[in-house]
Amino acid sequence: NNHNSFLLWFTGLSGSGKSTVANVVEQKLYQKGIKTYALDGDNIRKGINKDLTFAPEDRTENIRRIAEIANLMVNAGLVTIAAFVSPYKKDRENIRSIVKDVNFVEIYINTSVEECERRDVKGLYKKARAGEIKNMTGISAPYEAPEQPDIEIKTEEESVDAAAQRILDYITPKLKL
Ligand code: GGZ
Repeated sequence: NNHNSFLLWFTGLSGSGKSTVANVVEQKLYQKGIKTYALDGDNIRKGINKDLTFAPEDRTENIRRIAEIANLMVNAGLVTIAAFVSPYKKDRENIRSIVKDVNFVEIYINTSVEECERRDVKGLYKKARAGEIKNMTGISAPYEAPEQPDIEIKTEEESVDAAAQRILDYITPKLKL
């Protein structure tokens, strides 16, 4: 088991702040000279997974493929960061079995649906309320919150920088520099 084989997996609602926290974690790792790669909806759902919708079985396949890609990246020596809604408990459990001996860190970005809807950065909640989007997580599709995440971040109570620093503090003692 290579101590640098880390997969930092962010789960949470759309607009919860997964990418925002993940980006700061990536910057902080870069400053330490640690090579990272971040997987997110922009580089995955627009590319390799563009055939997939937000129906439950497609979300499952989305997460499965991402886990396989993350496994390759971690094995190539990158601290890999993945930020996906990943709403199903069984799909997140499946990631662990795909990445096997990789250190899998589950990070729950716990932001209430009320707050995500207030932020509505992309206008998706408004569309979901209007019935223009089906299967919107938190509105018309479930989010199964992690019961025992490795790290839980409440963005309504903690700053982005403090949250990112807490993640750094969790993994740095385990990193081989
Ligand atoms: C949830 C949706 C949906 C629906 C489009 N439900 O905030 P965003 O925009 O950038 O992040 C969301 C992203 C979710 O894709 P994931 O691949 O992370 O989802 S999953 O893990 O469940 O497969 C959101 C946007 O896509 N989006 N429609 N119906 N999020």
